[in-house]
Amino acid sequence: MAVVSSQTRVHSTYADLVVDYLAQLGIEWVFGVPGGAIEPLLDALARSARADGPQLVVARHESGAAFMADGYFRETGRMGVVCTTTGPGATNLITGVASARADHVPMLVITAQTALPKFGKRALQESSCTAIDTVAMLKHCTRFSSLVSHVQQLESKLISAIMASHRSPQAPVHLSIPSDLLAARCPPPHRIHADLFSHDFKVADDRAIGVLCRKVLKVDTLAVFIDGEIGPAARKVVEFCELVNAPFVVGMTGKYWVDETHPLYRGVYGFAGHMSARDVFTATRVDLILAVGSSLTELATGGWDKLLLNTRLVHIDANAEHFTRSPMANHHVCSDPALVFERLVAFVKAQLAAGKRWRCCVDPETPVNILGTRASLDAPARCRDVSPPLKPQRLMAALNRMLPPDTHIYVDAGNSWAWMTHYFVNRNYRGLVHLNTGFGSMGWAVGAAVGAAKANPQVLTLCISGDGAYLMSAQEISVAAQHALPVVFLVINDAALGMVMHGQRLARSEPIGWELNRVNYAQQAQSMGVPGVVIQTVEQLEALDFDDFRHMHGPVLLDVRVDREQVPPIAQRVRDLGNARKG
Ligand SMILES: Cc1ncc(C[n+]2csc(CCOP(=O)(O)OP(=O)(O)O)c2C)c(N)n1
Repeated sequence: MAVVSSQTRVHSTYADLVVDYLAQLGIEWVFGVPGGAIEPLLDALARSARADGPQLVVARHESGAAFMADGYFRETGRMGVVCTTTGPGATNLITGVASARADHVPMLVITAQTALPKFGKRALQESSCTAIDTVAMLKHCTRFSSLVSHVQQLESKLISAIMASHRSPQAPVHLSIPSDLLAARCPPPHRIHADLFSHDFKVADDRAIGVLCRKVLKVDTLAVFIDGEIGPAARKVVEFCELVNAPFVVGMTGKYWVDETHPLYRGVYGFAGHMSARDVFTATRVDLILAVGSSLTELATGGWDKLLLNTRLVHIDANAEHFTRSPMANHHVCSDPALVFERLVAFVKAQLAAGKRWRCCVDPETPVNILGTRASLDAPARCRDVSPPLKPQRLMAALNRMLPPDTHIYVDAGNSWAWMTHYFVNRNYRGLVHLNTGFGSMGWAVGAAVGAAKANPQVLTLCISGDGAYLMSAQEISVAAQHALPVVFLVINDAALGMVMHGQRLARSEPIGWELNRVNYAQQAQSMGVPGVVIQTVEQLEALDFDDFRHMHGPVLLDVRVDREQVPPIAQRVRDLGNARKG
């Protein structure tokens, strides 16, 4: 365990102490918006910047700052840090923090609190427990939310918060620090064991893995469901699938960790998924289903569909809380999936050597589709359609070909989720495509892409948003311009809240509230110093060179006008919503 000394830095205030902890955790950027009460922390960040320590990135809105901190974590694996002033600074933050909570993103949220002597006196922006109580508000979307009411609490509460944030499943934590405490003079801090905060404890339950091996041995056919929390262990899972002839399907985030052109791949299960993925569990008889890397959310499981969640299921996950969604399973393995599949692979190899064989429960001769996978597509012909207006399916097919495989992609809530999930084919298997499927807040991708690009400006970052989602965070592209970040903001412009429009049509409800006015987002971007281009045809789209964008010093915005009449693959989601309402 590395022991890091913090004694080299000169500490003057408790705000410097907080920044020193961030430095020891390797955090380079803190996202936030200034304000009177948070000034002592900004002073410390200014001193830190001069000493090559953590620095401030100013967002245009506090929710944007939290989305940036979220993107920073996704890019670096290090906790996101966001700081705001008291009152409206803290309330503006809430959606971004809630989003981090729902998506298991570790984040340290520091809000300034009214100075202690002013509590209860109706100070400007007062946020104490007798006013607009920001500690209470943030309690409901963080794992730990606490007021520091004395300087001597600060260090221990900071340590408690950081450790709570890293505990599985990771989560945001909040400290509300009165401005007078931040500015108070502070003695030098102790040495800290920085690794302790973020140590990833890996556990393997030998007994449960042994039971799993015996179950695998007993059956003739297997199928595997892989979701987004699997990470790089997906490779071992696919190796297992190859050995036992098991088809695998994925959740809408799991797909970014596997090779979708693999012969055993049968598509996405759940939201915007492929019928071929459902067929694995319906048309054929599978003896045993393994679900791995999944908290079995509503979207991943198509509304907790019994096709997947039944007595043939074995749920493998490092986090026992996730088993609350799989009580019907015949077995649970609470262990790190990488360790489980290492052992399964070794076990299966030994059994193969002894003559055991498993049968494949899908047709191995299934032909590949137009995108090169064995997933069944809705409206495959649209992927080739060059007729105007531009079809979203055609846009996805073009992105499949045109994007450098190592593009880091952030996708906003709306039909962008559906188009990407159904038609985009991942080429890198490194989880470089991010969606906030836990909370689904429109506008998240814009901020997250900026935070990610700030963390890693060496790569090309692509943000895909519908026009409605983009309008919720459009101001944040000026941060990308200010910091010269290579981000392509691709706005899928259908002059509509398209998911709402199609959802209402598919559900046969009243058509209401979906129409947006036609906005020229390219011009809007230009007004913020960002080059903007309107794309209306396939020719204009295919003339783009994303490699060029990779080398530019700053963002660009593509205002892509699409055919809003194209029906996104969301029919099952609409059915789920309708069923839930009927109860
Ligand atoms: C902050 C927030 N408000 C409302 C919603 C509900 N919602 C989900 S998708 C959607 C429409 C998205 O429209 P747009 O961004 O234009 O994308 P499109 O579906 O047209 O591609 C709405 C209103 C949400 N997810 N988040």
